[in-house]
Amino acid sequence: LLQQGLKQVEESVNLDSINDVRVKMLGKKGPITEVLRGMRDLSSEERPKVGQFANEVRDQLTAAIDEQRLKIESAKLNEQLKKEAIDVTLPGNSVAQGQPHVIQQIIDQLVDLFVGMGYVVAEGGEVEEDRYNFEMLNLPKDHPARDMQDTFYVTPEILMRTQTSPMQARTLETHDFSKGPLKMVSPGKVYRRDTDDTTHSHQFHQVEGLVIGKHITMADLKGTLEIVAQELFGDELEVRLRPSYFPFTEPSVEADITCFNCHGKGCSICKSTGWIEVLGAGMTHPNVLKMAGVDPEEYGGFAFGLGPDRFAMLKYGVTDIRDFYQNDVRFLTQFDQKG
Ligand code: FA5
Repeated sequence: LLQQGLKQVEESVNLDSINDVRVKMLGKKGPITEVLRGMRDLSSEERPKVGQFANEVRDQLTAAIDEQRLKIESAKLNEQLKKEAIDVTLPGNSVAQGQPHVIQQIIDQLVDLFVGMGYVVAEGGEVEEDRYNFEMLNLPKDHPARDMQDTFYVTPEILMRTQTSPMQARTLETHDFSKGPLKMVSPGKVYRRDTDDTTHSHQFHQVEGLVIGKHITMADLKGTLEIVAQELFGDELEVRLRPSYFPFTEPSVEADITCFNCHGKGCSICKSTGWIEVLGAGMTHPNVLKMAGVDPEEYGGFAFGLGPDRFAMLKYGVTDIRDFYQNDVRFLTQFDQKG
């Protein structure tokens, strides 16, 4: 019986058949249970011998069944592992990733530069009050210089900001000068009713800067603008400051950079001047300080507003500002920072 059982165990190749053998040999209706049940008919001398023998056969068969089951289970697991094996050396499918827009890259680079020089970043809203966009910047309602920036009005008092300069008035109003000078930089989108052409867009970007404290001079402004030009262009392009006019600065300047296209010779992009205007700046007008509640006798400083769109054109030789806003992926992926 034992030999027969062991043979059947050995021949079992899957979990079902090994289970059948177990039921057949060791189950309630199996031969071993039958022998044990028939013991009551045996004499008292035979009973222990038969009992011991039946138990030994049962134990051996149970052990053999367990062993065989383990063997079958591990063979099954090995087969499954082999089937599901992953070749980690196979190259993966690359996923197309986005990237910051080229103008955002320039803005990030500039903001990082200023943060490194101790400026705080203050972002304002694109829908602004006339009061902050113009009046508090020394531009009352009837001021002729309002024509310099043709404006999209939402209501007579609310407009799409034409410049990031309102952030000058807003930060001046809230800054606590007992804690030290104000050094802020404010990047963002601005809007003007400009006719779109190669260097003008009706929606573009500016990065505003404002430094107000004690003993700040025009030399500080010039040094700061030179650091900006150096950061973006190294020594490749020349910077020139030109006297200019803004109602909120006195004196005022505009900075031009050598035209990247004709290198100062004159072409259609720079309108034959050889230079491209990239920013406006100047020493903060006392009226702007007064209107924000800051004493111009005690405090003074400089402000600038630069155009990252134009910087991006200069840096990458882009001849039409409108290309930045067409969202043509073939154009935009040229400026992929990841290379
Ligand atoms: C201003 O907007 C002033 N708020 C700048 C300023 C700030 C002066 C602080 C003094 C103190 P302006 O209109 O020149 O100035 O514009 C500043 C820069 O924005 C320009 O030098 C140019 O780089 C950019 N810019 C102006 N108009 C456009 C346009 N339509 N498209 C693209 N860039 C423009």
